[in-house]
Amino acid sequence: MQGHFITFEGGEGAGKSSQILRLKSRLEAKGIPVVVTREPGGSPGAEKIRDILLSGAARDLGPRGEAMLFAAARADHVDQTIRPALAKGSWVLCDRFADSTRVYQGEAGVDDNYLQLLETAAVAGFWPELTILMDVPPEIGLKRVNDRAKVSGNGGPDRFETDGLPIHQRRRNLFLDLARGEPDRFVVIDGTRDIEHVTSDIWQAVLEQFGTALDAATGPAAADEAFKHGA
Ligand code: T5A
Repeated sequence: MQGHFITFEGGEGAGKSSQILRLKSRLEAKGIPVVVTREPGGSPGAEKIRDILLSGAARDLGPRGEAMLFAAARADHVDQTIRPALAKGSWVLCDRFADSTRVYQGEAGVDDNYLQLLETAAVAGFWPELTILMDVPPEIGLKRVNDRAKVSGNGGPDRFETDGLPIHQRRRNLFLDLARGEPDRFVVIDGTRDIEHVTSDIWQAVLEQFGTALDAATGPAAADEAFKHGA
């Protein structure tokens, strides 16, 4: 049985990673195998490219060169991790995917034709069935990221977090434009709500998209009851 592919998108600190883990728990409580992965990264080769990109070591290549590295990482990630997991029947929850390149590298000035060529080379029409766009004003997302860094003491901001507020605002608008252009694939979630509310909104979106597949997993009532009791 083929699994399902869901991506999470949004700006820095929008809450993607937190919500992916919550959705994973909920799906696993229904007996569904889940693979959590991320971009850039998600396969041994792509994780090496992630280090290069997020450290800023590739900045000298310019936005086109960075876009090429994101595409190379994505091609490997799809081949090595995502397609095999789906073929085994796992649901794949991916923190960022090709929409992030459209937004981040598009905002940086890489033209649409070039991005389209890279996208075709990297994913060849392979797209998620559902994309959850976590929408948060960048001031809020960046504050969350800064607060987290202070608490954890783990390093400073990465290559893309250091960009100025107007850039983050343009990225937010570009994500919302993508969502408006593909309403069947995207669901926009208000990421400013408290974590429990956001989790609930995402679950509703998943139920709407995959209700039949979820019912087939273990039966809706029993599994939801098991989740409430922490199973
Ligand atoms: N990039 C990526 C490109 O330029 N092009 C591409 O093609 C791709 C794929 C990746 C960077 O690369 C760029 C985009 C990125 O800049 P990353 O480290 O993976 O870098 O960064 P992010 O994906 O932005 O991950 P973050 O961890 O910064 O953000 P998340 O995952 O959205 O947020 P999360 O869940 O870690 O939460 C952040 C903090 O907020 C709290 C959490 O507890 C945490 O402390 N939080 C909330 N607080 C209050 N209310 C809520 N509802 C909250 N939800 C979470």
